[in-house]
Amino acid sequence: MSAKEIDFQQIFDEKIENEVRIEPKDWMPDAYRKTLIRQISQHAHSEIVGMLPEANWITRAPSLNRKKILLAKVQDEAGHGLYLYCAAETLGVSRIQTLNDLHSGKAKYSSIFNYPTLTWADIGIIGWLVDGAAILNQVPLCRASYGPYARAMVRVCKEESFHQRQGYESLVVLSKGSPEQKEMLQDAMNRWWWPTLMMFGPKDEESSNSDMSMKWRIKRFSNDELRQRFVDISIPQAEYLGLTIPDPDLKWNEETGHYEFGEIDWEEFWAVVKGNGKCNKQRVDARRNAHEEGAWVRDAATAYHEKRSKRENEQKQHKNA
Ligand code: BYC
Repeated sequence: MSAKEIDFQQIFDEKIENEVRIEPKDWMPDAYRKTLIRQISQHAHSEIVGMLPEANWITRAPSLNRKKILLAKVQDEAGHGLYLYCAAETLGVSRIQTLNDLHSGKAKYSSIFNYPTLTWADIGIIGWLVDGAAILNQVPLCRASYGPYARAMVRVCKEESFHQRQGYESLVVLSKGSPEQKEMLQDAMNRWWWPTLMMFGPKDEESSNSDMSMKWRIKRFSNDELRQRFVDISIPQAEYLGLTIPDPDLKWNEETGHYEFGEIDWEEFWAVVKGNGKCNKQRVDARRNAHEEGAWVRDAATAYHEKRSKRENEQKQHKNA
C-alpha cells in the first residue's frame, strides 16, 4: 500500500468506527466494494426472482381484494429490486453485467425462492414467514455502513412490514375456515418452515463472509442470532394460528429464554444454493425469457432518448447561432 492509500485506509477505518456512512465517491478498500457488490446484487436478484412464486397466484387469488393486495405486494418487490440494482451501480458495476450474471446462473439469490407455491396458503405463508424473516434481516441493514444500501433498506423495510401483516391476516382467515382450509394451512407450514430458517444463511462457523462484514458494519448480527430471533418471534404467532411446528425437537428453554430447535438440513440448503433446488432452473429461465421479451422496450426507450437528445442539441445550436 502506498502512503496515500494508508491515509485513505485510516480515514475509512475511522468512519466505520464512528458510524459515519461511506458514500459512493469515498475511497474504500477493494474487498469492501467487492463484498457490497456481491451482497447488494444478490439481494436485488432475490427481490426480482422473489416476484415469481407469488405472481404465480395473482390470477388465482380467491377474491378481487386479495388480488389487489397481491398485485401491490409483487409490484413493491420489483421496486425493491430496482433500488438495489441502483445501489449496486453506485459501486461501479453495470446493470447489464449484474443481470447477465443472474441469467447465466452464476449469481446467487435467496434459496427460498427455489421452492414451488402449490396452494393459496403458500402465499399467506410467504408474507408471514418469508417477509417476516426478511424484515429481521433487513432492519439491521438500515444501519449498514454503506449509505446507498442503508437508505434503500429504510423504504424496503416499511413495505416489508405491510407484506408481513397482509400475509398473517390472510392466514388468520384460513385458520378460522373449513377443515380443508386448516389442512391446507398446516401443509404450507410444513413445507415452508425449514426453508425459511435457511434464508438466514449457513451457521455462523460456516459463514465465510460474516467476520469481515461485521467488522465493516455491513452486518450487525450473525446468521444464527437472527435465525434464533426469528424462531422466538414466530412460535407464538404460529400457536395463535393453531399450527404445529414441523420440528419434533422444538422446546422452550426456561433458563435461556429462547426456543431450542432441531438441526437444519444443510445438505438441502447447499443443494438449493448450488442450483439444484426444485425450481432453480424454472426461475432463471423465467427471468431470462422476461429479459429477452423486454428487449423491444429497452430499444424503444434508447431510441426515444437518442432522438430527444439530438433534438435538444439541435435547438441549442440553433439558439447559439
Ligand atoms: N440463499 O458467508 P455467508 C425478500 C450464500 S428478498 C442463497 O453467511 P453473507 C422477498 C452467501 O451468499 C430478501 N445463498 O454470507 C422478495 C455466500 O455465498 P458467496 C433477501 C445464500 O453474505 C420477494 C455463502 O452462502 N434478503 O425478502 O455474510 C418476495 C456463505 O454465506 C443464502 C437478502 O438478500 C441463502 N439463503 O450472509 C418476498 C438480505 N445464505 O456470496 C420476499 C441481504 C447465504 O460468498 N443479504 N448464502 O458466494 C444478507 O443479509 C446476507 O447476504 C445473508 C448471507 C445473511 C443472506
